[in-house]
Amino acid sequence: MLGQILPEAAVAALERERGLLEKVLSFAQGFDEGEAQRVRELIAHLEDMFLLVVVGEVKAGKSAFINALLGVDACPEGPLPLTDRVHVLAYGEAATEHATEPHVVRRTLPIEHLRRMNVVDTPGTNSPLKRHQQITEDFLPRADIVFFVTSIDCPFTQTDVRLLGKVRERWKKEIACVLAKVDMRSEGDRAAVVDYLKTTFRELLGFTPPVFPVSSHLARDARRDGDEAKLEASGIPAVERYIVENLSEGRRVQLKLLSPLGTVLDVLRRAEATGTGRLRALEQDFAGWKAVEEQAGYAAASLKERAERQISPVAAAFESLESRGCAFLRDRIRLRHMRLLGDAGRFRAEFERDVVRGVGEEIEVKVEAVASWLADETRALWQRSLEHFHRTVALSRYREEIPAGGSLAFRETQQATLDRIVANARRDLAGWSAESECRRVRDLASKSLARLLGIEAVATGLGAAAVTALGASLAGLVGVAVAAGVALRGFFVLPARRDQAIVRFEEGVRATRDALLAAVRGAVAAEADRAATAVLDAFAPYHDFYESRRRAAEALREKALEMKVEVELFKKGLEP
Ligand SMILES: Nc1nc2c(ncn2[C@@H]2O[C@H](COP(=O)(O)OP(=O)(O)O)[C@@H](O)[C@H]2O)c(=O)[nH]1
Ligand SMILES: [Mg+2]
Repeated sequence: MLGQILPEAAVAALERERGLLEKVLSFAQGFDEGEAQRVRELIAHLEDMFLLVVVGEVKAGKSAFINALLGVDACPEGPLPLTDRVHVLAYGEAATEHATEPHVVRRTLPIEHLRRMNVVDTPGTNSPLKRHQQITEDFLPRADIVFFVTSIDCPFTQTDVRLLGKVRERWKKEIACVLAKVDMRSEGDRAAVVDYLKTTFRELLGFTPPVFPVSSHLARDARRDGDEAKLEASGIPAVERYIVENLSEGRRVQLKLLSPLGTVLDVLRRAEATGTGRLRALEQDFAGWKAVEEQAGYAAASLKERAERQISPVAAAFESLESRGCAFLRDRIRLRHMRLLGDAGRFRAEFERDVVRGVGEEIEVKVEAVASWLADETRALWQRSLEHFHRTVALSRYREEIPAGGSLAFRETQQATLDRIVANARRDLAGWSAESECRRVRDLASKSLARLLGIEAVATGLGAAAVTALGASLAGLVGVAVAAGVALRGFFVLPARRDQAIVRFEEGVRATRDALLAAVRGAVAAEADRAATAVLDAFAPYHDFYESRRRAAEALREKALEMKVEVELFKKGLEP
């Protein structure tokens, strides 16, 4: 345990770090299980020995390098990719080996170096076996320092750049570079490749690590021959000095404590970015939805406006009635129709036959057309709103994104809200019958017509009500006409009587027309308002949904930010 060899201050720092990691863990659990797992692993390995992890391509010379460094053949080396295991080399009185995790083997060896740190050999990256790369990547967050081994005959590949980018950017690890197998090239080539590596690191990854040219084989031979100069030439002692000087106990402890923080900061940054992303998506959707809602709000006004065009044929029915009536009166109130004018019953019958017949039905049909237009329009309004809601708001992305800010129960309630809104709107839409919508408009219009004309509501319909109203003016008309007949003695009176009858008739028709149009307009307005309100009401729960989602996303972001600041502060305290 690290604690046993740590100075007291470091033990206290370690405890503080554990507390911090546990806080981040409980935050991450409410955010994303994958991230939580990363933090859990960091906590589990917090007290592991300092880990020097060796990575690099298959056959780069990693195992040979570790063997040269430790001075024993601890790792099998060879021309083939040998292992899909991570080998953790640790100190032990006796040589032992056992698997600690599915892909991790712990090997103990009685080597002094391993008292200060554990050395880890990884399966090569860029192996034909994808699994090897993954095993290495999964292990890397635990590293306290990463030794990147690259061979002089093939330095630095794409895979290396990607992996090192992650090691540096995401996990913020310390990196040192080993240029292996330098015995395969001349001194001049060696210097050129070292330069090349440094430049490449700076250009592609934005930093320059120390680069150690080594020949593991030369080191092995030198040790065997006891040749100090040769050993020095192998480059291995330079690496040892780097480790001893730069990775002093204090520095090791510091790196050890710093190492989980990079990963933790990465988790928090993602949480923050997720919160921001969710907020943006929510706000975008809500703004889109507000536009639809606004349209639904305007829909009533727009329907009322457009209804005028639909209503005008109703007015036209009265116009032709009026011109027929006037023509009739102009024709009949004449001397040659003396007898007709004297017979009130016949006069009325002829008037009804030639002028009024069919008007009730015509009005009925035209009002029905207005009502059915309105029914189509309101149905379309429902449909549009529902479709838009479904497309922008209730989309599956919320199903995936909903984990933000909470427990499963919370998540499910959120989704259930959206589902319920859609289901209710669908039901309302399905229940929207054009027939009953038309009936409602007709009923409303007849009631208000009856009220306007001061008559009993006529159950048989608007046309009949209008005709009844006309009948009243007709009665007066017949009076005028018959009076004209009676007054025939003075035929010079006739034209005046005729004009009077026409005026009366026109007045009667217009009064009826105006009352009917007002009634129809009133009914259309009431129905348009009703439909628009119903649509707005149906989707009103979305406002609460949006509000609570927005708060959750904001809380996620704020909390992530807050913890980030805390971790960064702690990190600063660790740095020299
Ligand atoms: N010439 C030379 N060959 C080496 C050196 N180090 C390793 N090799 C060879 O390179 C091959 C791969 O080495 P190994 O350590 O197994 O690579 P790993 O897959 O990265 O562990 C083996 O055939 C080694 O003998 C070295 O310093 N010089
Ligand atoms: Mg190997």
